[in-house]
Amino acid sequence: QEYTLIKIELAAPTATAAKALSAFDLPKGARVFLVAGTLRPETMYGQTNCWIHPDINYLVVPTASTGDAAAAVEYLVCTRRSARNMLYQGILADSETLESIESPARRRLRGADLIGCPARAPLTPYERVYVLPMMTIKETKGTGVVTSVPSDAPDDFVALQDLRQKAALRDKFGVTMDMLLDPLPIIDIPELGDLAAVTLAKEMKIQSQNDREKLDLVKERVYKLGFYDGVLKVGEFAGSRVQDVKKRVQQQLVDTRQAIVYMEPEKEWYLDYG
Ligand code: ZZB
Repeated sequence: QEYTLIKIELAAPTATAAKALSAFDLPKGARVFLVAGTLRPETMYGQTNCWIHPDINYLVVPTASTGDAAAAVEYLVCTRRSARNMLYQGILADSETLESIESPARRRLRGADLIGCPARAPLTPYERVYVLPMMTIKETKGTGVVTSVPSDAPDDFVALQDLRQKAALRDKFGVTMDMLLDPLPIIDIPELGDLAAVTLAKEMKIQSQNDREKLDLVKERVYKLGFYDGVLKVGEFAGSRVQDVKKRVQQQLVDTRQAIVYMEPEKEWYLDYG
């Protein structure tokens, strides 16, 4: 499975985040990116926030130096499991990454510590997106960081609705209403309109992010229709069909160093081989 990792740069850590990050002894001025695994790079025009799981322990690991002077070492926030995979794929610096992977007790960043941080994501017109909690993130998939495109991802729309409608949930995590940005119409699907996930989630009356059965039904439909019938409405490829430009958007993000290609192993092979 090939994922595109979208680099979402931490703009200004909150006091809590800054304190948690200090455990990693980053060099002064180090740039820190949350890396979100996505199968849909063409939807990055519609990002409204970045999701993390409050209870996952993340690592902050340095990218491999490429020898290119313009490409300084950067630091990526991701799960320990994905750090290990990225290390084997040559994305990360060897020894420092191994040290982080092997001493997780000393070096770890709880997802909850990042909530409320403003960040900068590529292609979206929102200058700032916020790091918000999502309870359905799986530690065993992608990087454990997810970017939110509520117009086209029902899980994202419903998780945002949960935060909008439940003051107790916001208070628990220190989320404020101004961090919840509106979905952006970016892809037109003839049979569903330009906010496909919003339309279907409402039609199916999905009540919460734990309504897995209905969410999976909607997700499958939006994936299929988006890919085969979707037409981009915004950006450089406006007017083009999703299936024709998906790869080109990915390539452009990678070429401009705003994304990284990452392969997800079929199986946790290192569990067998130690
Ligand atoms: C942006 C995006 C825009 C996504 C969209 C989907 C959609 P899947 O669909 O199950 O094969 N994701 C990535 N990592 C995780 C994780 N650790 N836990 C939970 N969700 C995760 O998985 C791929 C998608 O699930 C990814 O693509 C990501 O959300 C999320 F318009 O990124 B996507 C109809 C879906 N539309």
